[in-house]
Amino acid sequence: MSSRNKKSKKKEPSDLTIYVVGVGGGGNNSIDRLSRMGVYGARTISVNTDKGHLENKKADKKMLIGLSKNEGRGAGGNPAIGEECAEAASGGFKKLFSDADLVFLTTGLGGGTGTGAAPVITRIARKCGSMVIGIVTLPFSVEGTRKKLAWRGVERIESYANSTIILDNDKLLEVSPDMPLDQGFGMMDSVISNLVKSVTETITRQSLINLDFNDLRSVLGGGGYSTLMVGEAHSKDPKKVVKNAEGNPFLDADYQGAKKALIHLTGESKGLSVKKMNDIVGMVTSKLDPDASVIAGARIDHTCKKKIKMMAIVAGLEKRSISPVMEKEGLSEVR
Ligand SMILES: Nc1nc2c(ncn2[C@@H]2O[C@H](COP(=O)(O)OP(=O)(O)OP(=O)(O)O)[C@@H](O)[C@H]2O)c(=O)[nH]1
Ligand SMILES: [Mg+2]
Repeated sequence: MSSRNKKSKKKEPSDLTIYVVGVGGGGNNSIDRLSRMGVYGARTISVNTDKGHLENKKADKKMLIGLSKNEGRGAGGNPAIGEECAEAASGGFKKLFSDADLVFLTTGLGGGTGTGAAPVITRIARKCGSMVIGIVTLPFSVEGTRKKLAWRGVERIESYANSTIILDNDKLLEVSPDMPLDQGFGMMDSVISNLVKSVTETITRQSLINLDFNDLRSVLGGGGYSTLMVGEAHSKDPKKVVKNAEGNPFLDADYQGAKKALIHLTGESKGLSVKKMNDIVGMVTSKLDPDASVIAGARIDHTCKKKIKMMAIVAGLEKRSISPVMEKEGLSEVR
């Protein structure tokens, strides 16, 4: 790894340079939501080939790419165009990431810009010495052939990123089958922004139990696929927090093979006792590989109103644990 990554090991949390980058329409919508919520200690960046969409979204910095190729009209569902536009803007990305320690890169896979440009941007950020965590959504099956394209994007991003967190839109429909698409996208935007905010602020702000950058690196630094479990329940019932999270997975994967996890809890100070935290962490850990290494962080949030909220990044999933899904999507045909 580069000297910058070694250097960041010694940095104070407040000195870390963290970027949250959204690529393409879906990615920009997630960034818009996160920018409106506010995230302490990180800068939000929106990247798109679509000028009109980009102009209407909130972000600390906006980067229109490929203007000379497509006149700001988007990549029209073609990842090759998205890729070309990102390559043409590589100088801008190198400059942007020259001081980066940690980059969250989020995109809705299946269209042209996100699927084509996100792998290029991931590669450049890594080359600049930053840790990169990809957070990608797979399209709803009703979106047709986009799902195959998306899986190809996942593989390309995974080949460069430190970790790739996969969230499958279809899993939302299993929980709420009649959910309209736009509501589903909105829910994913909210999941993504909460994930980035929780992880970033547990590093950059004083928390009940802090995570530091090295904790993050030890769970998410080693490459591979990850996914998320999110659940909440009344603070009297920690078991239900885990049960609800188990009933709310974001990917069909074999969690028992997961080698690592990062568990983040939020609750009111009265409701979040050490015992409850231990119980929750123990319950999640028991679902993973017996040798899994698990790191937990916790933050007090008085707006939680008697609830405990859990977010667990289940990491180090082996490819074979998600490969039945890949096969179902016909990925082997398109390689
Ligand atoms: N989370 C989220 N996902 C979205 C949203 N809109 C679309 N998506 C998903 O993202 C995928 C890609 O769509 P876009 O982001 O619009 O595509 P793009 O990357 O901008 O690509 P082009 O428009 O072809 O240049 C879609 O197939 C959806 O599954 C959104 O508002 N939020
Ligand atoms: Mg678009």
